[in-house]
Amino acid sequence: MSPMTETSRELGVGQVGYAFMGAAHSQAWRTAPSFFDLPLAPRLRALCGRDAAAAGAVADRFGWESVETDWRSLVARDDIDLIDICTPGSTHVEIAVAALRAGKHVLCEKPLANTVEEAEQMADAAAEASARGVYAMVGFTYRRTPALSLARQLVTDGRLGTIRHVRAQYLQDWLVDPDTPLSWRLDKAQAGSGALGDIGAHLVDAAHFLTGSTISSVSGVLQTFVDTRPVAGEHGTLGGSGSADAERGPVTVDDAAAFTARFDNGALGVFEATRFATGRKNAMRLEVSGSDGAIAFDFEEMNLLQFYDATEPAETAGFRRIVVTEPTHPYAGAWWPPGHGLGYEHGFTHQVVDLVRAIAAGEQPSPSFADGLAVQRVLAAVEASALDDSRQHRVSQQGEAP
Ligand code: SOE
Repeated sequence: MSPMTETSRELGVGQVGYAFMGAAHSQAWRTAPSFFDLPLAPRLRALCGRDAAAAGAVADRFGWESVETDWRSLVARDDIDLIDICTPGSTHVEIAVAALRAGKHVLCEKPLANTVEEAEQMADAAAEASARGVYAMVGFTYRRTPALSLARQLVTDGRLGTIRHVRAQYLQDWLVDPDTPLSWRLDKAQAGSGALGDIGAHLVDAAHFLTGSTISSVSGVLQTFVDTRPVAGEHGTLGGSGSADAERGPVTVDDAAAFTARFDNGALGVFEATRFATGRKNAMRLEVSGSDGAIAFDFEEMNLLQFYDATEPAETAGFRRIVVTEPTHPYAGAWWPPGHGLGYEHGFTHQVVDLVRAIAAGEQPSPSFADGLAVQRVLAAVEASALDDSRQHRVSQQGEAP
């Protein structure tokens, strides 16, 4: 791709996918220039989807200039500088590698891929492309929640001291109903894994981001509670109960994952990711305990960060509730006055802002595909651990030797 010239201050975007993530990314491309000063103006050139009518309806809603039905057409277009991948994990490696080789920047939804091998191919292609001034980012948006960005600052400023623990849960309950229909997220061939890769990946990335350390070993279990579900309707939508006598198909991924982790810096982690936490809708919770302090975060109260300063006198020490909406807080100053709050979509807008700024500056955006590969390695280690029955020690029963 030719270096950005003063005249070409636009960034032509082509997006593959128009469902939930497609909508979240589309709103981010449209909203970012309205609230942040960007060195390049995103131009919503084309939305790509195999169903031209469905993609066209979403394109009209978000102001995409054209519709394509084959991602290869996006990659071939000279008016497109960046490919945004919002499709199931099984499609990521082919699209990302082709786009990078064609000189297009890439933003790819998480998890990076469905296997370590695919993630390695993507990371290698991204490393080669960066030498040509072509950059890639993986879409772990929770890092860009102001509260978690503030938490990272507290850690890097030493306010927590030596990190000892990461306590991480991602709790959803959209599959508790056994008649919720099948979707691509429940098919290993498309999704790679279930709760582990879909929402557990967020926990692993957030833990790496907050601690600045990498998970080096894990021991885990995976569980599928409901192993067949009604076959979804024509458009395979999530949610709502399929009729009880509908044809049922196999669930080929985990419904829940739990694992312990050791970090390079000596910290200990406990992780849980499940779609069966009845009553919890999108409770991504992180607590980091250090020698001098601690932070606690729950995405269901995403504008708040709990902070404990262990250096305070015992008489006044306690977790305090920081409302992370001050102009001096990460990203918050671009939006509303203090206390008005942000939502789920803002992490996607912040992602676009940081990506566009990095591209214009000729710098590697974060998280990189190498960061995404590091997450993929952890996911694969948890799967390997879960498959190794020798890792599970049966509790002795009455009369049995322990
Ligand atoms: C799962 O339901 C999901 O949509 C994830 O795929 C997203 O990454 C997360 O942001 C919200 O929950």
